[in-house]
Amino acid sequence: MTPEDFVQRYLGLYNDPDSNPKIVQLLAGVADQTKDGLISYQEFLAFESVLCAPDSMFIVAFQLFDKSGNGEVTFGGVNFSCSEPAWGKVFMKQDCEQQQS
Ligand SMILES: [Ca+2]
Repeated sequence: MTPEDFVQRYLGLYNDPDSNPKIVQLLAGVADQTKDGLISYQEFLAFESVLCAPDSMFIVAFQLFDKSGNGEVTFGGVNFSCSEPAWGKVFMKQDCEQQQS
């Protein structure tokens, strides 16, 4: 499964024609544990099982910043993700949505 298949077609996120492809790839990296750019059936099943865990939000956030897929989050990985200009829009949108509720 491609990042677009997973994020845009399955999750229904960022499917506007002008969506930033970097955001789609970064989000798909949560499920792509081998970081090869594709989500295998096994990776998809593993992602689905993560969502059933009580602490799934923490696991997903960790996987988002685990850039190499080796089970470690480094300052460089977090710094790289947060410095990505496209992420600014994601975090800003989340902040705005949380303030409205
Ligand atoms: Ca993969």
